[in-house]
Amino acid sequence: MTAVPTRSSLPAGFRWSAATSAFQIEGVRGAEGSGRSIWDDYLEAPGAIKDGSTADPACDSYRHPEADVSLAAGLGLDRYRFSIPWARVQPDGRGAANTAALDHYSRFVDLLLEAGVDPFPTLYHWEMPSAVEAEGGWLRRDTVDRFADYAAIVVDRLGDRIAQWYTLNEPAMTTLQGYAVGALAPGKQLLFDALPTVHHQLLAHARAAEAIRSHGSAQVGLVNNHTWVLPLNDTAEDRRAAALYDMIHNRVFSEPLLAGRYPDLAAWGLPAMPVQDGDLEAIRASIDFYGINFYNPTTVTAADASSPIPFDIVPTPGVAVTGFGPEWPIMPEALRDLLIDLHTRHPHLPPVIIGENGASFPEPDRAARVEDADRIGYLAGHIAAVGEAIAAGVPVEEFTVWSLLDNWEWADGYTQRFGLVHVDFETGERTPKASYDWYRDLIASARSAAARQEETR
Ligand code: GBH
Repeated sequence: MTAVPTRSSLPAGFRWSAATSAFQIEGVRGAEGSGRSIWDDYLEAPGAIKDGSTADPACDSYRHPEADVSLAAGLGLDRYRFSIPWARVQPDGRGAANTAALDHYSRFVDLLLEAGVDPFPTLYHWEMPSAVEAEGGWLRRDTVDRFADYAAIVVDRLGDRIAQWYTLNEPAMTTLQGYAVGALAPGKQLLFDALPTVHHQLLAHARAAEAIRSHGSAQVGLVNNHTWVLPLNDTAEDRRAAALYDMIHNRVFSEPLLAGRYPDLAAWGLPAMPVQDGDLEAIRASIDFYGINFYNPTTVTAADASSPIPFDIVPTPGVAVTGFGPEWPIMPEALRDLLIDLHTRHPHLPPVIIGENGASFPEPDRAARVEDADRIGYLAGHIAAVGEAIAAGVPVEEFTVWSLLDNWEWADGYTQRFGLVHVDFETGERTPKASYDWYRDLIASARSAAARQEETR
């Protein structure tokens, strides 16, 4: 059994969570009056999804929500992070709500609360309604209003039971993978012309935050996926390539939220963001907590002069990798370094929530019991890194495992398993892995250590 190295450095009240997202687990796409999303469209393109799968039935969670709730409760989670799909709620991305979907999520929230797990919803985990995408999606400023309207509908129905909301999941992936290189939906390949989607997403988040706050006392944040960028060689060219990658992956998303400004895009020969009066003030005022998803560092080297983008992403030398291979190097200390660096640049950082961390490793499709020591090692290392960052003064309050369940890993289909729980995608059967028991025990012992500390004070 792997030791829990940093338990004692985690403060009393530190929260434990696990996450999923709707499209990756729910199945029954299109049912109960749901509209289509960009993922319904994207997965139909020949060759788009590695194993040709369609995310249906995935974990069949829409029809069996109790199964997931009891697994979340069995871990002793403080909270469960799940997402609500916009096109189920507003099939055309505008106009009247689909009551059947709202009823479903309302019941789901109640199930969690009855099981003693706080619901922590994400309003947008990459599922843009196709109808909104057809009008330009995140390239178009009007989408900001569409999203704020959608947020208001959901908050109106669920807001009496939700303490904190995530608006957007990983806007960087939407910009970079969705609109710049096309590796995720909507599959556009606009390279640097994708940059306006950064501003429209941040502004949509800010307008949704206003809607949420006008409704009650709930708090709001979004979750940025950050990476720790390392130059391959200690040369001026590679350091410059790393700085550019850091800017477009991390800082263009963090600085408007934390400092009310964009990095100097013109210094890189890039066009300015489509900022209008008042936008930056709204974005800066928009978060009560700062969500960070962290998976891996990124090593970067300068590209040849002929390349349309001036950097190449290369394997990180000397570290182990996940089931994705060299694309996903494992370096827990990168999470510590990233948190400390962010806090140094933004000393008035709001409370930080680690919104996702986890890894896939090769595992059988059918299994009675998965002994996933590699996943336990990955998570223990990253929790230790969070403990070190807290000891250095970074205000991290919560850690979330991606994922509660094996699920449909976007363009990788069912080929990558991230769960604490094994899912047989043919039978729907759920079997906790060794990492599930480990995380449950870690949560219990962290809690009793915190309680003992309180008593001796
Ligand atoms: C998250 O995205 C998503 O929120 C979630 O839906 C998903 O299932 C989960 O992670 C696991 O993938 O870009 O060169 O650094 C994570 C985004 C993109 C992070 C790929 C790691 C590795 C290659 N990930 N990235 S690189």
